[in-house]
Amino acid sequence: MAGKFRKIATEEAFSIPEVAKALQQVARAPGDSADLPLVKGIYDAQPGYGSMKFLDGLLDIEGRRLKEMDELGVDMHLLSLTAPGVQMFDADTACELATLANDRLAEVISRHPTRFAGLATFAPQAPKRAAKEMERAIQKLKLNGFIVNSHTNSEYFDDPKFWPVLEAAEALDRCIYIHPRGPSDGLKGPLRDYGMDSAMWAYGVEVGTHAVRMMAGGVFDRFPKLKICIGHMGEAVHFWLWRITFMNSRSQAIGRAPKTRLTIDEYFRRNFVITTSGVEDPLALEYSIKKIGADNVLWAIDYPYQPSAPAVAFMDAAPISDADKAKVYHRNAERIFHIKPE
Ligand code: 1WB
Ligand code: MN
Repeated sequence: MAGKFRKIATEEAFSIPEVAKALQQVARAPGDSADLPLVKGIYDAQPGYGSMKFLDGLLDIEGRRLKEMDELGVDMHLLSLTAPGVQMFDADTACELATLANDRLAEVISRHPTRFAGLATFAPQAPKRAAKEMERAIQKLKLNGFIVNSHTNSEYFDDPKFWPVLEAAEALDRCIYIHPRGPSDGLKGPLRDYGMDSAMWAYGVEVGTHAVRMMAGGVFDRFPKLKICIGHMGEAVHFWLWRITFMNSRSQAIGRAPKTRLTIDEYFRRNFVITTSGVEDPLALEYSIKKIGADNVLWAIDYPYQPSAPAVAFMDAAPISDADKAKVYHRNAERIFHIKPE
């Protein structure tokens, strides 16, 4: 099985039956969240939403998934509780299910320590309790970092109410992976048609907005060592980096944005890494490496939402040096997510 490069896939989704059941209840309750079409499709197979056949892949970790990893020479999945995580539940339910999901994740990893690593989930609805669970997840469960699915009740991490979470991640020296979910209430309007509400377009808009809010809001002056990972080839934020930086400095000059110590360009390079999840475009990869450096780009599949074989073929064939490929395939993941090098 040993390939030329160790392959660590860094945005690989799973779920547990208890969370799936709670999401089925969400699917059956009235609501107007932009996540509902997907939640209905995946967890309740409600007519009109198409039956999205992802649930088996999410729940099965040690069977079909491991077999497929073997077949394709994928050494490791860095697992994360799939979107929307626990962020659609009330605070008590969310805290309880986050703890349960983290315990299960740690158990799976303990059975296959060379094949799985994991990002801990937490409930931003209850920031102080979340910070406690984050500590437990790293210190006791030895998980590798954190996953959050963008906004929580349409609020973003530049809001000081979430600072306990950011403080915990920085103090624990663990990266927070901001994965998409359906766009917030203020953002969702025109994104709801034509299937644009999820991975096709809205996911990137949602997480890109979150990342820019954090940088322009001055979050990284308060938490200079905080590391954030964003998937889907950086949700295109680094493609716009020059313009975002230019226009933010203008906004600062006329008093429409807070003065910050660094520029947006500097924050992005210092505080962010990106993954390739779901984007198998050699030109986008080449741009990313040239723009932010091969040390800041990590490989990911986006299992089970994206087929694994093409994601492997894409990276195997990528027109980059072997040294860079080793970084993208595994070295950066080892460094950012504290995974033991082989
Ligand atoms: C899809 C993609 C659905 C992702 C997801 O549900 C997530 C999809 C949480 O393609 O339908 C993803 O992570 O890219
Ligand atoms: Mn994903």
